Amino acid sequence: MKNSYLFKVVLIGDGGVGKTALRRKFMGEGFDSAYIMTIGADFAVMDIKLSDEVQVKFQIWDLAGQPHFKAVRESFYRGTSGALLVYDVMRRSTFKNTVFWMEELVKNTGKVPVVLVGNKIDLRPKIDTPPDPSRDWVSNEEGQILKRYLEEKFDVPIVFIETSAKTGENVQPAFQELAQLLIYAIRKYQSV
Ligand code: G3D
Ligand code: MG
Repeated sequence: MKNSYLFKVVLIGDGGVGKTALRRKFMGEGFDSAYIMTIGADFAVMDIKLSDEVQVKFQIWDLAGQPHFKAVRESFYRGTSGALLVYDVMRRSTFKNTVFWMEELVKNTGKVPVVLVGNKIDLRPKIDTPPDPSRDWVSNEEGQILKRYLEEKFDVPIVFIETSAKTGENVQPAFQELAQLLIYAIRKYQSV
């Protein structure tokens, strides 16, 4: 193995969107995880092999509750290299709140790469013709528009992907995209 990297990444987004389910699906059964009581976060480590040359070790932090103490949130974010920002495609409020999560992330970590994840696509209706503005669910197009909006507003690289933690669809790719973004950020930095 030529290159091996260690990154701390955080899972953020409203309660109930599927952060823990995504992490569990990604890691399978046999993983090391620990609960850090003082900040109410789960902490787990996972290796990703991007190629024969590149191995990435993720320290994944997942806020168990949503504690609102500033000090707690600061320790949760400290040293973070990137984030998976998750919303629930069946709940528009969680989609709208992504902007607040981005604000908190950028305030605490500076500009780090983000994978924007629309989760629970197994529950979404397949047909949307014509689009109904009163519906609560969020389409793939709307997710792509949000991605471009957040990218411009916060000036950070964002990849958008839709997943189902239930069926496992796109769960591995979501974490792999983040690994790619982080490697890319490092290489760009090293080359200047
Ligand atoms: P959180 O960690 O973001 O708070 P959880 O969210 O991972 O605890 O998930 C909240 C609920 O949504 C859980 O249901 C979980 O099983 C469900 N869920 C998560 N991801 C998906 C998905 O992709 N599809 C479907 N259908 N359900 C999902 P319960 O009933 O256990 O509370
Ligand atoms: Mg959780």
